[in-house]
Amino acid sequence: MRPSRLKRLLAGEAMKRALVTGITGQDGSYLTESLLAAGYEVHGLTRDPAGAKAAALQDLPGVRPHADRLALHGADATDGAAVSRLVGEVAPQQIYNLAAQSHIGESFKSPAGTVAANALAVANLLEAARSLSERQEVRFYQASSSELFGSPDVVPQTERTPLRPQNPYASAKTCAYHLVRNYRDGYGLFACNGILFNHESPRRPPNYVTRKITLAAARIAAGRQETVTLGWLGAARDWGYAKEYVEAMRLMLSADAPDDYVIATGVAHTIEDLLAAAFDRVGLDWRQHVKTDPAFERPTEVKNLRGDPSKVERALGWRAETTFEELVRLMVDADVKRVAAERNAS
Ligand code: NDP
Ligand code: GDR
Repeated sequence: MRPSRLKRLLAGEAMKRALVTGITGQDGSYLTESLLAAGYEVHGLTRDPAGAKAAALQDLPGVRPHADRLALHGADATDGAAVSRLVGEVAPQQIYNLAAQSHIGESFKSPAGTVAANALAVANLLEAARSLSERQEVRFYQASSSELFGSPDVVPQTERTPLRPQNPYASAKTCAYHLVRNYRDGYGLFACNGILFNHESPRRPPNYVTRKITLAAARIAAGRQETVTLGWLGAARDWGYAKEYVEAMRLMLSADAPDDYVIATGVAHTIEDLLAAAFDRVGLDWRQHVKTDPAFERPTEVKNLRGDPSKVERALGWRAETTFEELVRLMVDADVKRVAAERNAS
C-alpha cells in the first residue's frame, strides 16, 4: 500500500490492529470479515495485492464497507527481511499466520516451496513477533492442522495424540507447530497452535475434494458436464464450516493464556457420504457420474481423521454448529447459483 495511506492508518486512534497472512485464502477472507465487524484495523499480507484474489476479498459484502480499515501489503512470507519490516511497521497486537502452500498433493510436487512457505516463513514471523514483543504486547496464532497426526491409531485425536506427519505439507507444518511452542516456552510469547481439522465453504477452491464435488454436482445437474474424476475414495474426514472455525482462532488470542487446541466437529464422514449428500441435493445418483484416476492420488494417503474438540469447548466455549449435511447443502446451493449465473452471462 502507499506509504502515506499506511501512515494515516497507523496514526489513527488506538484501534485494535491485526495482521493476517494468507488473507486472500478461504480462512483469511472469513477472518477478515469477522475482525472488521468487530472494529479491528486489519492488515493483510499477500504475494499479489493487485491480483484477482485480493480484488475478490476487497469486494466481499463483509469487507467493502470497511475498506478504510483494511490495508493489503505485498510480500512473500519466506522473505525474512520483508516480514520483519512489515511486522515492525504495522505493530499489530494480533498476528494470524494463515499463509501456506495448503494443498497436500501439491506438497509432493513442490516439497522445497512447501517447506519454505509452511515452516521457514513461520520462523520469520515468530522472530518478528518476538522482536515486536520487546516493545508492546503481541499475540500470535499459527494455522496448524490435523495433518500433523498422519494416520493415527488413536481415535478421536486430541491435543496429546502423537504427531506422525505423512507428507511434505504436514512435515513442514509439524516443524512450525514446534517452533510456536519453542517461542512460547523460550520467550514467553503469547503464541497458540490451532490444530484445525478440515473446514470448508463455498469459498474453498475447486481443487479440494469437497468443492470439487459440490461444483461438479451443480454442473452435472445443469447439463454442463457429465462426470467428475476423483482420486482415492477411501478417506474419511471431520469436515466443518470455515466461517465458524475462524471464530475459534479469535477466541484463542483472546484467552487468558496461550495454549494449543484441536478444532473439529467430532464427527467424521467418508468421501462416499460426501458424494451421496451432494448429488442427492441436486436429485442425482453419484454412482452414475463419478470416475477415478490414480493421477489424483498421493504417494501416501491419510486415511481417517476425527478430532476431539472437548478442550476448546471447555476452555473457550467454542463448538461447531453447522452439521456435515448442512455444510454440503450450503456448498451445493452456492454452486448451483454460481453455475446458473455463469449460464445467464454466457
Ligand atoms: P488457502 O490456501 O486458501 O490460503 C492460503 C494463502 O496463503 C493463499 O491465499 C496465499 O495467498 C498465501 N500464501 C501461500 N504461500 C505464501 C507465501 N510464500 N507468502 C505469503 N503468502 C503465501 O488456505 P486456507 O484458507 O484453506 O487455510 C488457511 C491456513 O490454515 C493454511 O495455513 C492451511 O494450511 C491451514 N489449514 C487449513 C485447513 C482447512 O481445512 N482449510 C485445515 C487445517 C489447517 P497469496 O497467493 O495471496 O499470497
Ligand atoms: P486434505 O483435503 O488433503 O484433507 O487437506 P483435500 O480436500 O485435498 O483431500 C481430502 C481427501 O480427499 C481425497 N481425494 C481427493 N482430494 C482432492 N483434492 N482431489 C481429488 O480429486 C480427490 N479424490 C480423493 C484426498 O486424497 C484426501 O484423502 C486439507 C487442506 O486444507 C490442508 O491444508 C489441511 O491442513 C487439511 O485439509 C486438514
